[in-house]
Amino acid sequence: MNFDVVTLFPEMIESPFAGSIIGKAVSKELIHITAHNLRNWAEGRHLVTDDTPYGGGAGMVMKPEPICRAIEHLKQQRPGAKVIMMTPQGKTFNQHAAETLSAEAGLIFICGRYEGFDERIRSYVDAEYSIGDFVLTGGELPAMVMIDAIARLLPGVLGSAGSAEADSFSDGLLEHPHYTRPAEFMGKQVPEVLLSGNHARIAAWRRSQQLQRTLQRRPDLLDKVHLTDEDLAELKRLRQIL
Ligand code: 9D3
Repeated sequence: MNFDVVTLFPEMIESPFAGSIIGKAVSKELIHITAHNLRNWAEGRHLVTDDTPYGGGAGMVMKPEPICRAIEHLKQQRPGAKVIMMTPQGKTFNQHAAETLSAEAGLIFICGRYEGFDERIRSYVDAEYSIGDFVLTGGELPAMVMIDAIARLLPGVLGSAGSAEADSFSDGLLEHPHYTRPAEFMGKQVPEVLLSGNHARIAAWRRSQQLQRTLQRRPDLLDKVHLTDEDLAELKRLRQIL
């Protein structure tokens, strides 16, 4: 899958993945991540990509022409790719969006700086995404976040351990606690059940811990997740004791 990133700071792209699992997927050519300098499509001696806002006010606005030319060029180079604009006004990116976007032939990310994009560029993009309600200085890190979340879902990118882990996220609950050796650390014991070798007991304990954690930390998730009759009975018990 091709990930193309249009940005005024191409040096920000790719290096965050060096050495990581995503970096290895790049080496194996399972994915391609290419940064494109927006100035390649700017005009004039100063290759200007921004301008002052009509109507006045502080800050600068990204001019539409360079972005539009970048989109037309890259769409021709990558047939079938979807164009994604990174903006604070976009839909909030989540795991469901990552799964949907991982089925695309390619993705072209448009990253902005300054106050925002000229409104007329919106008709040239397929979707707009934010990564959450906090203010960053540009769309580059959000694009990298999306590439990381999407690329790890592609065949061959993660090992077998990773695919199993993907399943556990998609059940919609928070994870149960994890322990490794030593069996005692600073006076804290590993829960006895995990040393019991009783796989049915371990599975029931882990499921209960998932429900407890989700109830305490992210009760909002419980409205969306599919729960069995056993889960509902356990939740009722947990609500009484917690
Ligand atoms: C003063 C009004 N600001 C909107 C909250 C303007 C503004 C702030 C920051 C416009 C652009 C930006 C830069 N951020 C992004 O481009 C961005 C972003 C983000 O800041 N948070 C979460 N997701 C994203 S996606 C792109």
